[in-house]
Amino acid sequence: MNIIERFQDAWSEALDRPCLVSPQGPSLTYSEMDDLSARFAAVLLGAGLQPGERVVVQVDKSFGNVALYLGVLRAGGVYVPLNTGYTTSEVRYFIENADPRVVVCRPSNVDEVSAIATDLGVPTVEAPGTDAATGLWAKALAAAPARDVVEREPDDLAAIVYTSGTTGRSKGAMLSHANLIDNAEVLHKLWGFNSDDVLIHALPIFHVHGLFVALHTSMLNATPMIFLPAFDAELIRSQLPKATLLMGVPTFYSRLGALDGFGADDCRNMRLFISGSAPLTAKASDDWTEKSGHRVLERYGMSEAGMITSNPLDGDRIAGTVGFAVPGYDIRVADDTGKELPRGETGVIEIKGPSLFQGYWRMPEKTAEEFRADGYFITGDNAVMDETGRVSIVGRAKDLIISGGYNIYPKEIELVLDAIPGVLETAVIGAPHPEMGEGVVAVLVATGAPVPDEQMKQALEGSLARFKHPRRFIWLDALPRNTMGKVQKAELRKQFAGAYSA
Ligand code: MLC
Ligand code: AMP
Repeated sequence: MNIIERFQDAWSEALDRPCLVSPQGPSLTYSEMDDLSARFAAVLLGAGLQPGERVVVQVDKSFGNVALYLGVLRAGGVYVPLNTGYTTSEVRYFIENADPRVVVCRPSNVDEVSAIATDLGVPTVEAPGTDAATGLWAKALAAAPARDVVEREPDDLAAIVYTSGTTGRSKGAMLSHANLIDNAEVLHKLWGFNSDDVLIHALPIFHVHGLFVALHTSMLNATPMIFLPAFDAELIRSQLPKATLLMGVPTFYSRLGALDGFGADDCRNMRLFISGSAPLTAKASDDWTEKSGHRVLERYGMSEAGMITSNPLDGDRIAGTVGFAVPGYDIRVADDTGKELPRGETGVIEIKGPSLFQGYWRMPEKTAEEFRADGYFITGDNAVMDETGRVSIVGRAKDLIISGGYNIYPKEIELVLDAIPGVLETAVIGAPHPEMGEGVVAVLVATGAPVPDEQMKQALEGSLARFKHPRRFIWLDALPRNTMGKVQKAELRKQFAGAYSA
């Protein structure tokens, strides 16, 4: 089944309900969303999109771009979202790797992206237009809606979500219609969506948290979403009394809680605050409870798998834990051979279930490396499971920094830093950051005199999205290495743990 048909079933009794609501007033009903997505589907089909072909999309958050997402799926295409922070040189890699039929970019990038597309032989580039009279939106509004939903089999791909790899090259996690439907249905039930719910949607729509978890669970319930273009603590506070649900990364909660006079009264109509994508410390969770009067429900997931564990809606939500396997997922904490460890011991969490992805796009060897022979996927997250099955994430086996909910792979940054004249070698690490959880720190060795910070920053411009840029540069005479010659990052993390402390 195409997931669009699943949504249409859910909307059939609620077509007049608002789907997306702007705090300034305008809204789009579920019926209008269905119609608009059919118009985008018509434009894509008119561009020759065949079932299973990719549509790479790097666009801002808007009502129209949600309809575009649904339109791609409706037309049988595979949606490939890109972080709006990616630079043109990063985008080139994704376009080349995804091999799309259509690329949709922001109007401001259309010349650069068109040049890449021509170079790589991509037939169509579209941009939303600077107003409703131009560009892709205008085409969609003028098109006759493609009402028929293109049929898809459960294992057919719906989306490819890029996640960076330890080698520095991003891998596209392939997600099928069945993967997305299963996780949406499970979470919708687990978190008790009901007909009075209203969600505040303040996450980006290019990662699984904002795109799948928030949109899909709400859409399965025809829940109205107060749709904010980006995170803005004061704006969220002003919308809280109209809402019952908020999904966010830990930074959302620390910033909201820090607002002057913020408290339980702001949250009086709220039913549930959900946190994920990055660790929420027990202290941050307790601080939020004290301020808001609500216990955050923390859950754990990843692009390859959707949501894997969740604290319970009813029952103890224990700070510092991510709860239990969601229905359908089998999870184990294993040693480095895949053997399950006794409860209470730390190992890597391995998972198997119906939302688990179909492998990495055109990278069978990488896919094989991350699966056990018995079908379990190796997440790379270190965890402990207690006797009751409750999981705590205690670190990462993979070399990954999570800053404000964005994943940053050190290797990718090290490759760029290593190429800067005057840099001999580098090690990129994460250090505790008061707002973002972790911040990126570059530890470097110079060929001669250290390169001034300003020069380092300039050299990074254009190569890496700004959220990946190190904001601290630390120069050493040599990197600490073990007897095998491997850089001891744990040592560096300990030594420079204070890099971002006030
Ligand atoms: C923005 N900046 C960041 C950053 N976000 N730097 C490091 N880490 C981040 N997360 C930088 C920008 O490059 C810019 O730098 C400056 O901060 C201001 O930009 P901004 O856009 O005004 O940022 P801000 O509003 O402060 O954004 C912070 C944030 C945002 C936390 C609200 O990053 C956010 O919405 N994060 C959510 C990420 C997310 O959805 N993750 C889900 C992944 S899915 P300069 O130098 O240009 O000024 C996943 C699976 C799962 O993990 O389990 O859900
Ligand atoms: P992504 O690849 O962007 O989907 O990010 C997935 C990664 O985010 C996971 O492998 C974890 O490392 C991390 N993550 C997600 N949720 C949590 C959580 N609640 N606590 C700790 N880490 C998390």
